[in-house]
Amino acid sequence: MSKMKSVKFEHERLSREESVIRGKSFYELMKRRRSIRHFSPEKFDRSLLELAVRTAGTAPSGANKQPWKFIIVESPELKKEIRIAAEKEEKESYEQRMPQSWLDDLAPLGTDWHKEFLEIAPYLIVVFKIDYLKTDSEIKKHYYVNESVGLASGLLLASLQNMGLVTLTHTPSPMNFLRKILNRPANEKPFLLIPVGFPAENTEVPDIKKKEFNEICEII
Ligand code: IYR
Repeated sequence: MSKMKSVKFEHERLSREESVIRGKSFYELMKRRRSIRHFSPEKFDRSLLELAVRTAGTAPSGANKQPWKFIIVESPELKKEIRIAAEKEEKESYEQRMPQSWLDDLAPLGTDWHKEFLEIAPYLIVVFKIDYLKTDSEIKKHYYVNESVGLASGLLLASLQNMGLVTLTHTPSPMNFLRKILNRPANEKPFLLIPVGFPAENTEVPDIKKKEFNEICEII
């Protein structure tokens, strides 16, 4: 295959002061992001979600294959179907599948198999990963799919946070039911289920702390 044509890279060089200001303000913004489990049913302009998905779509990916698909679910009927299917799996998980050590780790977060938020949040974004593409004659495998879709999902959450919306990164397990309910092709695998909206009034969140800088970074 021939080499792709190249274009000039437009780079905006910032002053040190500007970099520090931007870095701090982005950190302050992201520090306020929390996983929210109690949503208000309040709707909002759907074009905000389009902006978030466009932002996610700028993520780097293995060989630029962009192995992701974002399905925005607004239909109350589909949200209900998703809730019922998710709760069925989650009930089984909490009561049968998860080992006690896992349940102990989750206890401080106060989660259980009830997932009302799947119906209450005005939108669900279901992130699918695409492991391969199938043509008539061959299967083309994608590369670093989890890394790529993880990066895109991080940008999605950051963009939503930046627009003043709240999210939950939810992973009902197993979540293949999403492929069926949303009628996705066999090569699309559910990766994350992200309710998006505003928090319910007086929502509380667990008093958890992020690790200190020195715990997550070493300079050598
Ligand atoms: N998927 C379950 C359990 C769960 C697992 C982890 I790891 C969490 O950080 C939170 C929940 C649920 O959504 O309840």
